Amino acid sequence: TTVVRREDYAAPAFWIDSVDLSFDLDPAKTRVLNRMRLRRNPDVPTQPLRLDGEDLNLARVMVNGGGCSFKMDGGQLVLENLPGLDDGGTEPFDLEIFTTCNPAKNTQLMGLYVSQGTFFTQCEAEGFRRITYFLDRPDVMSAYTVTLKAEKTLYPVLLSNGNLVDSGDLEDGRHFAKWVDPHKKPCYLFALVAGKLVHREQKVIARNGAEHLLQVYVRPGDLDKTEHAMNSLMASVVWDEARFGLPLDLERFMIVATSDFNMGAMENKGLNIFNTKYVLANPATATDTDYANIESVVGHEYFHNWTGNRITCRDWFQLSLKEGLTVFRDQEFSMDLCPSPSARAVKRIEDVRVLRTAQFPEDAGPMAHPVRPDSYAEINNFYTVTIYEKGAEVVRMMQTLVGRDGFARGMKLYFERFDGQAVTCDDFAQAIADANPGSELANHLPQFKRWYSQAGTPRVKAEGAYNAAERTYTLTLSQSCPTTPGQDHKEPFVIPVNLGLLSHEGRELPLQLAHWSNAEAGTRNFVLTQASETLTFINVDAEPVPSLLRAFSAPVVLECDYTDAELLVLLAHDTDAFNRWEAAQRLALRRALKAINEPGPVPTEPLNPAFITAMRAVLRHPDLDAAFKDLVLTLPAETYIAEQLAEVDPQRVHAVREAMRAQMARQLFDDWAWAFEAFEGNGAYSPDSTSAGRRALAGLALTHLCLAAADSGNTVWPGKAYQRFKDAGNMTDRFNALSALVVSGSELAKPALQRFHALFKDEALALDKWFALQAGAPDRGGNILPTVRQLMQHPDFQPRNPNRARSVLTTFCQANPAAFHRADAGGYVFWSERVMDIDGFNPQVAARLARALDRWKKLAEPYRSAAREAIARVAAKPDLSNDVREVVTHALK
Ligand code: B3K
Ligand code: ZN
Repeated sequence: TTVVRREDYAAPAFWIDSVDLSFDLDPAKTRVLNRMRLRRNPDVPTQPLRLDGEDLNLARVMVNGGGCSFKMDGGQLVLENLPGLDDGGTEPFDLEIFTTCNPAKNTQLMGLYVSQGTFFTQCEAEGFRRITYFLDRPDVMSAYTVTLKAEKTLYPVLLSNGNLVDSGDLEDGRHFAKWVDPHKKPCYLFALVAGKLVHREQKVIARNGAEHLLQVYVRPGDLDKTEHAMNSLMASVVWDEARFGLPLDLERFMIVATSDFNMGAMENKGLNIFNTKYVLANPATATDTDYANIESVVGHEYFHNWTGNRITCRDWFQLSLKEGLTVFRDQEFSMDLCPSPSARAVKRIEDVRVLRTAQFPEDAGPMAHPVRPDSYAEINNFYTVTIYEKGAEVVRMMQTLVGRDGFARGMKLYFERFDGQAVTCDDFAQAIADANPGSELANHLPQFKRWYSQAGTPRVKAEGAYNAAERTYTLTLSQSCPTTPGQDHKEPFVIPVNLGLLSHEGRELPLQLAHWSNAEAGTRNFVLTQASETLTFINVDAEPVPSLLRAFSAPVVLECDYTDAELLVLLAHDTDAFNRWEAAQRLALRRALKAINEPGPVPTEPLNPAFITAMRAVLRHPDLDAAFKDLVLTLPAETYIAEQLAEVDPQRVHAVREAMRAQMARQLFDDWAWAFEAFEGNGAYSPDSTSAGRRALAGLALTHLCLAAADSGNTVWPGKAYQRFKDAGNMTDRFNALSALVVSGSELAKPALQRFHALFKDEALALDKWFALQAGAPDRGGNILPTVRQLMQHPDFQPRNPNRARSVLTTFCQANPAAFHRADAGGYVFWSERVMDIDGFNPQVAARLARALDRWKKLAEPYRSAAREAIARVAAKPDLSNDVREVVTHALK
C-alpha cells in the first residue's frame, strides 16, 4: 500500500473547466459519456495528464474530436501527447471519454450503485473515479452539465445537482432529464439519483425575496415520515441566514433517502443523499434520539453548502476544515433551537460525552492522528471523531477566544477571501485571527495551530492553595500531552480555561487577580499558553472551591484533587450546569475506580451514602430539567471508565458498573417510582427537547425499577413495563419499556421482543433497533455471543445492508464490552471472521468494525494476547483492502 503525505501536495497539472456527463442508466451496464474542457495549469511544470479511474471499462478516448494515444498506469489513464504540452501553451482543449460500469455489482456503495432498484451515487472521498476517468481531487473545480437517460416506468424520477433545464420522452419507453449546476464544484460533490421515488416539497422565501424549492425524496410508502426532516431543513435555512448571513444559493435544494449507505449523509451540491436513518421519522417508528439526530444531520449537510461546498478543501488532509467547522455549526444550530439555557447545557453535555467516550480513546490509541493528519494510506479511514468532533472543539475554542461576534466577523472575512476556492485549515484560522486583531487568538495564532498539528489529548493539572493570612488563593495550571504514534514530543497548547470560584456554601465568589482593578463575579476566561502558570486571586475571604473548564472550554483531561465534599458543593450549587454534571461524573468515577482496583470480589455497594443522597436531591429537585436529571443520574459509560485505567479487565469494569446501577436502583427505589409517575406523561407526541427529556427520565426510572424488581423477585414493575410497552403512544416510550425488560433480564422480555418484531417487521429502521437491543443486552453467563450468531441467521438479517450489519456487529463489538471481551476469546474470533468477510464486499464498513480492537494493548490477560492473535489473523490475510490493512497494521505496531 502507498502512503499519501501532506507535505507532498502539488497543484494539479491541468484544470477541468467544464464537464458534460451523459448517463445511459442500466443496472448491469451503465454507459457514461464524459466530455470535458481542460487547460494546462501554467503554474506547474509540464507533465502528462493522469486521470484516476477504478472498476471502469474504457471504450473510447478522443481529444478535440479525434483519436489520440494513451496508456494505462496502475488504475490511471495517462495522456502524453496533448495540445500545448510541448510548447507550454494553455489553450483549452476537449477530451471525451466513454466508459461503462456495473452499478448492480457495486457492493462497496462508492461511485454509482443500486439500492432497492434505485440508482444512487456516493463520491466523497474518491468515488467519482468509479464513475468516469477524472482528476479525482478536491482542488479541481468544474462546471457540470448532466444528462440522465433511463427506462421511464422503472426510473420515473431523474435527479442531479443544480437546476433542471430540460426533460422529455425518448424512444423505447425511455426518458431523459438535463441538469445544470450553476456553481463550480469538486467532483466529490457530484450526485445523481434515478428511481421510483415520491417527495414532499415546500417553497421558502429568503430575506432578499428570492424563492427556493425544498424537496425531500423517499420511497413510496415513506412520505408520512418526512415532515420532521423538512421542518429541520427549513429551520436550517433560516438559522444560517440569521446567525452567519449565509443564504441558500440554489433555486432548488433536494434531500433523497436511501437505506443502503455507508455513512450518515452526504452534502452533494443541491442534492444531499441521506441514510434513511437520518430522514425518516414518525412518532410510531422513531425515538426522540432519532428526531434529534435528524435535526442535526439535516442541519449539518445543509450547512456544508457554505462550509465545504462554496469553500472546499485543497486536499483531504484539510478534511477538518469543512468537517470540524460544520460539526461546530450543527452543534450551535441545535443549541440555538433550545428553549432555555439549561437545555443548551444538556446539548453541550451530550456533545462532550461523545467526544470523551469516542474521541479521547482514539487520541490515545494506535490510530491517533492530528486534526490535520500528515499521512494516510486510505482517506476513508480518516472520517473520524478526531477530524469531526475534536475539529469542532478547535473551532469552538476559536470562538471562545474571539467571542461570538468576533467569530461571526471571522467567518465573514473567510468567505470574502476564499469563496469559490479550495483552501487549507491555515487559511481558516488566519481569517478568524485577522478579523480579530489584538484577540488572544491573533496574539497566539502559530501556537494555537498546534491543535491542528499535534495529536493526543492534553492533560491540565490544577492545584489550588489558600492563604488565609494573605486572603489569597493561588491556582497553578500545568499542561502536558502524552506521546502519540510518530509524535514523541509535544509543545504547549493554547488552552482557554473558563473558571469561577465558589464558597463552600456554594455562593459564586467575586474574582480578582492582583493586576485587575476590580472584582467581578461569574465566569472568567483565562488562557493557558505556558507549560505551567500560576494565578493569584486576592481578597478571598475563605478557601474556595474552583469551578474549572466551565462548559468544557477545551478538549482536555482536567486533573484536580477535589475532595468528595468539594464535588458535592459543585454538584449542588455550581452556576455552570456542565460542571454540576461533571462533579457527579467525577464522584461516580472515583467510586468505580476504587471498586475496580481493590482486591477481592466486587462490592455490592460501591457507592457511598453521600452520593446516593446527592442523586436523590437531583432526581427530586423542583427546578432542574428532566433531561439534565437523566444525564446526572446516568453513570459514566464502561468505555469511559476503562480509559481511566492503566490495565483493563472488561468483566470487572462491567461488574462494578452493574453493581453501582443495582445499588442506585435499590436505594433510590421510591424516588425512581416517584419520578416515573411524575414524568411518564401520556399526551400527544412532540419531539421537543423538554418533552424528550421527560420521556428519557421516565425511561431511566423504569429501567432502574425493573432492575430493582429483578433483584428482589418483585413482578409489579416488569408487569407495568410490559403494559407500557404494549400501550405506548410513541416509539420512545415503547422502546424504553422494551429495553427496561431486556436490560433487567425479565421473563417478559422474550414475548415483548416477539411482539415488537411482529409489529415492525416491515419497518427497517425499527428492526435495526430490535437487532441492536439484543446484541447490546447485558451479558449473562456468556449468552450474548450465541444470541448474536443466531441473529445473523435471522431471515431479516441482511449482511450487505450497512445499517443492519452495524445494528448487530458494531453494537456487539463496540457497545457491549463485557459480552465482546470473553475469556474464551470467542468474541475476538467472531470479530476477525466478520471483518474479513465484510472486507470482501465493503471495505469501508469492514474497516470501521476493525477499529473495535484499537485499545487491545490496555487489556489485561488473557484478553490482551487473544486480541493480538485475532488482529494478527486478520493482518495475515493476503488480499485485504487498503482500508482494513491500514487499521490492523497500526494496531499491531
Ligand atoms: N462528507 C460526508 C462524509 C463522506 C464520507 C466518505 N467516506 C458526510 C458529512 O460529513 O457530512
Ligand atoms: Zn460533514
